[in-house]
Amino acid sequence: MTQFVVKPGTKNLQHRGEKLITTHCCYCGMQCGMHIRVNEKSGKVVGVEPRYDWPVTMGKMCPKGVTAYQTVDHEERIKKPLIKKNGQFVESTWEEALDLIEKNYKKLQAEHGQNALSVFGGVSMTNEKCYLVGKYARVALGTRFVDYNGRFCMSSAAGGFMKTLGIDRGSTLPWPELEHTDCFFMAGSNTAECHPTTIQWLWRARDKGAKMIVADPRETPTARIADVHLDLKSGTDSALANGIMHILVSEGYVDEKYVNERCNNYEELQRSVKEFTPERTAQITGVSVDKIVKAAHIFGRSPRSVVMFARGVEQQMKGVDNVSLYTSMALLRGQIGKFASGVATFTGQGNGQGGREHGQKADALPGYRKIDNPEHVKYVSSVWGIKPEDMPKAGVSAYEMFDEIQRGNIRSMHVICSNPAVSAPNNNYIWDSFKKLDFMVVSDFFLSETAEFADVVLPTTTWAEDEGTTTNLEGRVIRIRKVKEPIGEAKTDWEIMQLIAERMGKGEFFPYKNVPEIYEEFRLASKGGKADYYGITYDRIEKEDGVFWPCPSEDHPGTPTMFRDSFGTPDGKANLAAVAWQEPGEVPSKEFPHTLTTGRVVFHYLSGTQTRRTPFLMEQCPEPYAEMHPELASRYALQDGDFIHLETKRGEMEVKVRITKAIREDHLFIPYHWGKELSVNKLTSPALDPTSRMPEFKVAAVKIKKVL
Ligand SMILES: Nc1nc2c(c(=O)[nH]1)N[C@H]1C(S)=C(S)[C@@H](COP(=O)(O)OP(=O)(O)OC[C@H]3O[C@@H](n4cnc5c(=O)[nH]c(N)nc54)[C@H](O)[C@@H]3O)O[C@H]1N2
Ligand SMILES: Nc1nc2c(c(=O)[nH]1)N[C@H]1C(S)=C(S)[C@@H](COP(=O)(O)OP(=O)(O)OC[C@H]3O[C@@H](n4cnc5c(=O)[nH]c(N)nc54)[C@H](O)[C@@H]3O)O[C@H]1N2
Ligand code: SF4
Ligand SMILES: [Mo]
Repeated sequence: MTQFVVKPGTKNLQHRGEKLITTHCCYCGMQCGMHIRVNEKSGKVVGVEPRYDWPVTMGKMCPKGVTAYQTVDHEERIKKPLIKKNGQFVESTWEEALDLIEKNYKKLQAEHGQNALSVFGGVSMTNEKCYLVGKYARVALGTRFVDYNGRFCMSSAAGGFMKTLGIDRGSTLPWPELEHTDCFFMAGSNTAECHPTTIQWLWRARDKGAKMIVADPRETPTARIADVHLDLKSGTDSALANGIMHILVSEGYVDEKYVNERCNNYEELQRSVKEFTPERTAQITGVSVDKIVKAAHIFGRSPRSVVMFARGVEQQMKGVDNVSLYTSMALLRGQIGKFASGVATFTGQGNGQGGREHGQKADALPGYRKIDNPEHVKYVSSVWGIKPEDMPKAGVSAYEMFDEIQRGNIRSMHVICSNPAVSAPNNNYIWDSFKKLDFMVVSDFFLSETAEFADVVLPTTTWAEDEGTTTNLEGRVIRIRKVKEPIGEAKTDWEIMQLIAERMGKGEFFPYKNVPEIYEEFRLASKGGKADYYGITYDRIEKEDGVFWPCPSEDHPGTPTMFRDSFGTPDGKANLAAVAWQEPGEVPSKEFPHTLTTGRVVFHYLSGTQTRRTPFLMEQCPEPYAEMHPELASRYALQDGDFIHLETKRGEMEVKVRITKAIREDHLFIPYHWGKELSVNKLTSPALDPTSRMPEFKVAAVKIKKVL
């Protein structure tokens, strides 16, 4: 039976014959508060109501959120395990599917060693599940090869924050404080389309006089409302940030007291920004001197400012440097650790924050511990009940797992909650790698493009069919509630991992009867780590509208504002970044004369598996297109709606042209929410950031021709 759960204090919400269940949207890191409407008789999800009393989003939702419920009982849901026989999927029983997995996993490990198996996870899952993915890989399968889709998402933000601030929490301040900010410096974030429910806070602040600066090669709906739009070339953020800091330093906008007391490396930074005069910065970035100076003055003169960024600056070969530099801008102004000011990256996926902290990453263990630290291994082993020497070593990053497949080291992959056949860079290589696997398993609730490559597809539950917690983009831990019973024979991801663990003879390490039991183990596993959830209980989340980590004990209030007195580094000081300018991995050449960048539209989510199955969203945006400036279009004699053929060093595709002045003349932009021949990731570059191993989704050199 489903439960009737409405947040206490919420009135007049019950419909005739319907239950309302309070939860959060399954899509982006905003995690908008909502009530799901369920028909009491049929148990089916029939609609949604925004939750007006949710303090972060206050009744606002976007087109994806209001239609998300339509995927829950969707006719294309996978209802039984599928096994590929003679190239065709055939419905099977769980028994048969698990037999096949057990047989293949054991055989491959006997022939090629423990590390022949691998797991590719995702962060659209709850904390409880994300935590279990790491444990499943290392304890149930005993392999070192585990990584996840957050590598393509938050890894550069994580790397940059670790370097500068010592702790990676996406936002140093709670969202409702944004209203009291004087200046937003937003780089590579299309907030209006990708985190739409944040915009209300920006408007409120602007009603009080706040200014907005946006750095983006496109005039997005976010850039359109800015006071200054820094229309930089993709891949030049480090020059831009250095250029802004050059003006802060040379014109006396640095908070010297804060920097002296709380930061390291100020002298190095002063030296490294010296060469970034407005003229040189303009020359590298393509932004006018006037705009650079104006932006620096607005930012430098604002008493309270927030530097915000997202994948535009992070999905670059220098993503970690970019994050460190933009964070340093906030530090120079003495903004981090104070009211209504600070630094924030827009966490992408629903649980992009929590999911990156608890051990899905190749080198990480729960609580943001490190797998190469013997003390950390000892602690987590004790919680898991294994011997520390049985803990596998660090694996490799998401894209590099495909290199391991190509080398014949990884022979099998279990993809849980990701669709890399669409979302990983250099698609042709990814597809070829999947074909090379001896055996492939996918857990999903739809037959994604990745699932089509699998030998076995295991039907999982959606966000509405299980409970747990997620951590939103502020760092606030919140409750996801079970809305209805699973469809068909679908099982939760945790049950699936548990069943496979049993088959691998490791069932005793996965004894859970329900989600709260996993949560109890999880919060203990995080205890004492940088991301400490120990003090956060389901009861507290309920009573307090979520609790911010770190929260080391039940009587600790949680930490809405980070770094009030000290940073997470060993000496408690922030490390300013002194970083020289370096070109992106690929620059336009004679053969590939233009820059291609990629990203999102408001109507679709990531690889599109869910939103392409939602009729309203498909009506609004049925297919990909290439945004192109009229100047560039005229050079190729292109009209709006014509088709172009694009080619990079890695692949080619054809796509419709959308002519718009809202993009730099030398750039093209294609959204990436479609698969197969419509996937822009056939073109994207796998140049990896040296620290975060983030691929350069945002910059590729491309040639184009008109399709006649
Ligand atoms: N509608 C929608 N919302 C989403 C998602 C979705 O798929 N659809 N996905 C969620 C997830 S997982 C994520 S990670 C976030 C992503 O959120 P965002 O990062 O805001 O989204 P993107 O469109 O990838 O990129 C943002 C902007 O970066 C710009 N850009 C490109 N190259 C550069 C550059 O070199 N420098 C700078 N400064 N800017 C550049 C692009 O023009 C684009 O407008 O959104 C989340 N929300
Ligand atoms: N060119 C280009 N490529 C990009 C990006 C870009 O900006 N440009 N951005 C990158 C970014 S930031 C991200 S986050 C990635 C994301 O890319 P993906 O990791 O591919 O993300 P999704 O499309 O959400 O895929 C999730 C899959 O899991 C399923 N799923 C959803 N919830 C659950 C669940 O609870 N359990 C299970 N088992 N399955 C579930 C969905 O049906 C879907 O098939 O794409 C990256 N790729
Ligand atoms: S903003 Fe994000 S969380 Fe909110 S409704 Fe839209 S997709 Fe869902
Ligand atoms: Mo993401």
